[in-house]
Amino acid sequence: MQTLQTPQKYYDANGYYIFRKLIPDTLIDQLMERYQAEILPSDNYFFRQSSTRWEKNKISESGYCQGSFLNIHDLEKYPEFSEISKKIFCLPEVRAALTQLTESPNHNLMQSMLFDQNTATPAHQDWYYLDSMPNGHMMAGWFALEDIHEEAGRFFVLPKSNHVTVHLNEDEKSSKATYERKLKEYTDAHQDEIYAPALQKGDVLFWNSRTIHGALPTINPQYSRKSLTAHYLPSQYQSGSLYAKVPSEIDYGEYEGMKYRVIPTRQRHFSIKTKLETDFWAYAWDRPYLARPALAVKKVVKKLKGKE
Ligand SMILES: O=C(O)CCC(=O)C(=O)O
Repeated sequence: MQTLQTPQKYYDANGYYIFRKLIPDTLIDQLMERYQAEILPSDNYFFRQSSTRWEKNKISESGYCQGSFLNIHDLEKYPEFSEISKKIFCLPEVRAALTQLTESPNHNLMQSMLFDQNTATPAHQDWYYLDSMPNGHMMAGWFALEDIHEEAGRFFVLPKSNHVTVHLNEDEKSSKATYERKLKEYTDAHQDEIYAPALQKGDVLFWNSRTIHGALPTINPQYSRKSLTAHYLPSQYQSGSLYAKVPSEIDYGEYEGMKYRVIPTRQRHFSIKTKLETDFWAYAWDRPYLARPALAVKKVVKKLKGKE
């Protein structure tokens, strides 16, 4: 049980920890009012976490946006909305919780997401996509913006999977679709260990970059699943991912003394060029025969640019 151990001991052993009522309702209400007024009815393109593409909002019959939003802390066209989200992600209570779990005095906000409705996120370990260098120190928080109904498609973790190494072949290392298939096989074989807790408005579940997690299927699409996620890097580490050879170059801004990632143009500024570029990567990423040569070319181009 969480209460019988210190948060850090529990987190290290199980790969997650829940802080109840960490975010005040007033702040969540402010964010959701702006969301309903500006984001949901907008005709603009948004860069999606669910598809890794620029897409317009698609609204469900129940009135929810079906695709999730990536990096809401740095939206070019909605600075006030982004400001409120940063207030939540960088709250002193959130920072204190992070420090309790990692013992690092400071953390950088690296990535954020907003979900209106469940997208049944496939099981994965974050370190495949985003991690600290050296690996295993990045963490993330799942923020409930409402009481999450059991039939909405809850977020889940696989407790103790932070100690699991899933061995991947070359295709699985370079292509998201094959990687997700491998993790699905693993999760299916451990179905009875899945933990999808009931989370109430203001609760935050933190998990480690090695912890296998995802979202259960939606049972009743009449229920929304309003939530945020934020990925945090203890500030003493560099940013990378499990198979990265060198750390990523990151531009940081600062919000009330906390560093946050300034999002690169291709995911922040919509244009035909950024749409085509990101559409190509989304397409290639699902196909190992394209993903591997495309990644090799990208590496060479990066190297040449560095020499300019
Ligand atoms: O909320 C979800 O459905 C999944 C979020 C997630 O997997 C992540 O932020 O890494």
